[in-house]
Amino acid sequence: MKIYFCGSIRGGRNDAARYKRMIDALKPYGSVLTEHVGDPSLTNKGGDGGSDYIWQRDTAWLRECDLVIAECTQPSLGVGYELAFARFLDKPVHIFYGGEEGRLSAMLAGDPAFHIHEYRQEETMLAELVEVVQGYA
Ligand code: 6IA
Repeated sequence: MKIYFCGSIRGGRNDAARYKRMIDALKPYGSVLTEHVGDPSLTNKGGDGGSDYIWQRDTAWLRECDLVIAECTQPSLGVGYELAFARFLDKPVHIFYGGEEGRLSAMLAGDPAFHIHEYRQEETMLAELVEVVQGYA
């Protein structure tokens, strides 16, 4: 199974360590195409050089993946773009969100195609994430 994991990069790296723990929980069930999203050395800084390459590679991965998992607590334009792109490719999309209730964009929260998982504790979220991925294994 090919899993596309989405998490904020230029939107801010506050939750990067959590992305890594989510990716580590997913790895036994398939190949996580976007493992770099959880790399703590990847910062939100950097020039625009390479954006065209990143877009080409990431959209190709979105086309070939079997499942999309996103952590959306930290808002990110790139993640929002990826989720809409995946949705119109009819990919299954699961969105995890640990913020205050009602703060997730209505464009995500209101889309019936998305599976939204709101959580309070990381531990319970990771257990739910494993249950989700096992359902596609
Ligand atoms: O708008 P954002 O940067 O927060 O968008 C994050 C999302 O877009 C992630 O889920 C990634 O899949 C994708 N993405 C954005 N930037 C990159 C990137 N390099 N490499 C791979 N995927 C990316 C950016 C490096 C740069 C900050 C120096």
